[in-house]
Amino acid sequence: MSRDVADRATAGFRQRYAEEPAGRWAAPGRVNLIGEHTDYNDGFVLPFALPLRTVVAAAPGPDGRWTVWSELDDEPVEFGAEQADEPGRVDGWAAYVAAVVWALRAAGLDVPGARLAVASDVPVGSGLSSSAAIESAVLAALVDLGGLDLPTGRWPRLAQRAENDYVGAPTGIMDQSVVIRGRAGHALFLDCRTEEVEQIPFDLDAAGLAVLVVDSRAPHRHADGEYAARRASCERAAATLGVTALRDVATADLDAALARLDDDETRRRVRHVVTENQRVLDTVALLRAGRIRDIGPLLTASHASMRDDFEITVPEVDTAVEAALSAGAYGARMTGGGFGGCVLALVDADAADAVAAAVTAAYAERGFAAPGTLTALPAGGAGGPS
Ligand code: GAF
Repeated sequence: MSRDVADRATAGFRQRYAEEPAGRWAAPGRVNLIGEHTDYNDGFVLPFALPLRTVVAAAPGPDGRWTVWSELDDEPVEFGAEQADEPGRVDGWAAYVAAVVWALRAAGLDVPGARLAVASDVPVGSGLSSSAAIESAVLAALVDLGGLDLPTGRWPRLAQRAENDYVGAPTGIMDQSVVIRGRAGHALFLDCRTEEVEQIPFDLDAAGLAVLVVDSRAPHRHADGEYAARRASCERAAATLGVTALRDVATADLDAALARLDDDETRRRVRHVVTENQRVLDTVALLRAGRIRDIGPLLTASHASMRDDFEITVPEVDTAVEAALSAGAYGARMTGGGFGGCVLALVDADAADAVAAAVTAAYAERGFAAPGTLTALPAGGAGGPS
């Protein structure tokens, strides 16, 4: 765990509550290597956890009351069971905390009252899953503080339910899964229907490679409404095709399925999901064979599919992808839900700075605000206490 962020959580706790925390629990942000908008279609994803963490320092509090302070805000937020039990009653960043209390209580667990202090290195609003990180760190803290009988295998669904039903964001299971189950040096191959996982070795260092993450800094343009619209369109298409989810459309049957749909937009949405699932499987096969560089064209094809068929990219992310590829990246794509957020590029480790500089120059030429850049190695998932 990064010392600074853990220290900030502890210092915030001491300052707010004038006592020592019982412990600190942490959960990371994530990037998705490939497999976008496939999770809620019961499909495949291949994300990995980042070294950037959200840390929660916590201690037991009065029964039936929760107080939470975050470095995002001067004032702590306090709520009781009556607000936690009614989805939407707590809003803003504290909604993610109340949502976890709600989901635990809805699962019949006796959630302990608690005082919490949150610090985070996961940037908010950049598409690196700051919401799954805070949900998962709070979940880990409350489970431990209360000695709750909740095996970690159940954590991702519970955190997803918190986000879907309390916060009201209709997201899939990918982010919570990797934030909880990620492993250092590996990408997480997840079957979102069965929740089966395989840890796929992704040793960038040994291969002399790096994943460059570019924060497009694009303002989120109607991201929530557009995400929900894509999901609804996929579900309507599955109903028309008579399948449970688009995961059930095999690559070999794609043309026949498209012929049964009567509008072009839906056909493009379906084509993205079906081809993206196949790209995840192909990427996993290459990584299992140790051929990391060869996944580049699949990453770039995924981006083209998100741009042309699923229509979730924006000029800033397209510019970052094109500039990274022109500067020698093996492959590049937007990662996450879309309409802004981050781009990842697979590059030779010693070329990462030059590729980042090329993206920054392309942004300046187009008059976009300067992007943020970092290189990311796969890190471990949620943990604690420390
Ligand atoms: C967001 C969602 F939270 C995920 O569930 C997933 O659908 C992703 O967008 C797109 O792949 O991160």
